[in-house]
This record gives sequence, C-alpha cells and structure tokens, in this order.
Amino acid sequence: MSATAFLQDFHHVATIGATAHNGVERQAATAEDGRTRDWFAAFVHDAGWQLQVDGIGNMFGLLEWTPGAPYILIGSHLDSQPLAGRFDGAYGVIAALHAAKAIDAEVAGSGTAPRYNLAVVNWFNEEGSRFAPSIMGSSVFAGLFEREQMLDVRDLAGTSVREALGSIGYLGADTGPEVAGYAEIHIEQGRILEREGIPIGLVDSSWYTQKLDIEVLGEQSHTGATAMADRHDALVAAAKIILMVHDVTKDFAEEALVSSVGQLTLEPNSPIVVARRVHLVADLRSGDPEIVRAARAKLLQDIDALAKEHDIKVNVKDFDIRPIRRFPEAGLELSEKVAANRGLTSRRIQTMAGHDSVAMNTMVPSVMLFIPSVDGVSHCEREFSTDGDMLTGVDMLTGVARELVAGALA
Ligand code: HGY
Ligand code: MN
Ligand code: MN
Repeated sequence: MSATAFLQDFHHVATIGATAHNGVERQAATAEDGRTRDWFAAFVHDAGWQLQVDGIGNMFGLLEWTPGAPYILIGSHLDSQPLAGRFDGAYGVIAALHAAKAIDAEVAGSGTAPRYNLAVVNWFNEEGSRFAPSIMGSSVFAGLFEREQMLDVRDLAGTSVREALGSIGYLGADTGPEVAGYAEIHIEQGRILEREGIPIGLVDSSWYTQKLDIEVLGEQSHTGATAMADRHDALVAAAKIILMVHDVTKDFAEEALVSSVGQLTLEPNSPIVVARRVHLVADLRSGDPEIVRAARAKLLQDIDALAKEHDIKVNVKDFDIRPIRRFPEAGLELSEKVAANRGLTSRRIQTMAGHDSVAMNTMVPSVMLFIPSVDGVSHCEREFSTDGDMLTGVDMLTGVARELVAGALA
C-alpha cells in the first residue's frame, strides 16, 4: 500500500464539500455527495475494476479474479452529517480502495487467484441525517429494509430518496456482488483507544439503540392577544420533553444510557404565533436493552402526564430499533492475529454508534475495526484522526482483507 497515495486521496476527498473549519458537508444524495461518488467511480475505473451501482445507490468496485466466485466486501460510507467531520465513513472507503489496490497487485504478481474475489463499497446514506433511518443503503442490501419503501422516504423539503439519487445520477439497477464476508474500518468516535494508547479497536458488539418519533400537538394562537390560561403551546411542552429525554439518563448508572433530541421542527415557526405542532426525534442507546426499555417506559409515562397537564396531544412512535449485534469470534481472533503479526496492540471494544458493518453482520461474517479519534469527538468539524493512525488502519484492513479473500472466515 502506498502511504503517500492514500494520504493524497484522503486529503483530496476532504476538500469535496469542505466547510470553513476543516469539516465536510456531504449529506446523502446532495451535489457534494455526488462529487465524492464521481471520485469513487473514477478511482474504480482507473484501477481497471468494474463499477456497479444498485437500486438504492450503493456503489461497488468489483475486482474479479475468479469468474463466478463470491466476493469479500470492504468499505464504508462517503456521506456525512451536516457540518461534520471529514473522517467519519470517508476514511473507511478510501482505506478500502487502497487495501484492494495492494491486494490486487499481490494477486497479479503471484499469478494465483485467492478463493474469493474482492469488492469495495460506498454505502448510500449511512448517516440518516437528510433521510431517516440511518444505515439505509447497507440495510437494504442486507435485506433488513425494503428498497421501494426507502426510495419513497422524503427529506424535510419533501424530496424523495428516489428523486435525490436520480438527480445526481446514482439511482442504479445493478444487483451488486454475491458477498461471502465483510470488513470495515472506521474512526472510533469515542475516546477509549486514545486514552489507552491503543492503535486498533476490534468491535465485538454494538449497543442497543432506538429512536422515538415524538409529535407534540398544541393550538396556534396570537402570542400577544391570547391569555396565558387559554394557550396550548406545543413548544413549551416540547421543551419539557427535550429535558425529560436528557434527564432520564440520571435514573441509571453514569454513562449506562445516552440520549438526546437532535432534530426539531416547529410549526408555524412565526415569532407572533404560539406553536401548534413540534416534531422531535429522540435517540436512546445503551449496552443493556433493559435500560433503554426502562427509560422509554418512564418517558412515555411522564409525557402522558405532561399532555394532560398542558391539555395537548402527544403522539410517540418507536422507530429504528436496533438490537445488540455480536461480531463473530473467528473474525475477532483473526484480527487479533493480524494486529499481533504487525506488532500492534489491539483491544476488543463495543460500538455505541451504528455502522454499515452492523447491518452486514446480519448477512455474512463481518469484521469491524476502529482507529483512535482525537478527543473522541465526531459528527462535528473538530473530528480528527492522525495520518499515522490512519495508515496503521489501512495496513490492518489490508491484512484482514487478505485473510478473508483466502477464505479465513469461510
Ligand atoms: O446511527 C449512527 O449511529 C450513525 O452515526 N449513523
Ligand atoms: Mn460512520
Ligand atoms: Mn456518522
């Protein structure tokens, strides 16, 4: 693997949709996402691999060494959150492209084809910011979400996934490769690896997560002329719900439950009108499903009491429920060996964030690797990982992918 070539590509892609303070703005199927996709397609073309785009915009670069053999898939996602970091997702895609290039050269040099072919993937809409739910493209590919239903999902402006992908020329018709295994490398987005000075994390399981879709229905009225006793202010009630979602974490051990409301829409959003409707999305996550369930039950109870107190209606719907997923032991042991052979310390770690590998792990044996995040921050312009840690990760991914194409997890 050429370190210079990887760093050049990584820092070039970071200029696409670049923001003022070293972040990126490349939400799913926007023009900026389209430009990173064009870059991915050009890389695949220049490497002499076959490009496929499937019916939900997932992109694949196929290296077919043995006609008809299944593929080991490696990759991540190029889409970003709004005003976010240039490492989340993009690092894993570019690392996979360079890992594939290195293995392709080894296969050409050895003259013998490994048991499996290899493909690099850029998943559509892992972030779920413009189009909910997140981890969309890989979940459709893994059969967890229904494609037509996801193509009908609309953003806040009313544009559908189908229209948005069509507008950037990435609503494909290919089926994508037959997959025998998956590997992904990603920034940790937490601070464990950095704190412990460990360069490689081996993800052994994901946290239990769910969203609450909350609709608060009050009554529109004049902010000046309406008596306070006559108001049914949806925004006041919503504000109390936002605090409830935050405060429920205090009912459990420190850091055992994480929760926030990250999205709010307000109607009519006029300075002279009492709000009639507020839509909120709450995100609840824990390593223990019982804690999420208990927190959810407490919230529903408290929201019910609030609705009565304020004489308003609140509709709460569960969505995007993701059970704990455990990664295969064989993949963890394989990765521990690959790291040890490189003289790298590694440690097993849970992921609190969702990833495409969590979806793929329901379909084929999957490996998920982390590199350290400086200060553990992500989904913001301050997100950072060092060139050195990124290169270590590319080398690690190359080593794991080499074992996987040889059939290590077959
Ligand atoms: O859902 C997640 O945790 C990811 O960041 N999309
Ligand atoms: Mn990500
Ligand atoms: Mn993310």
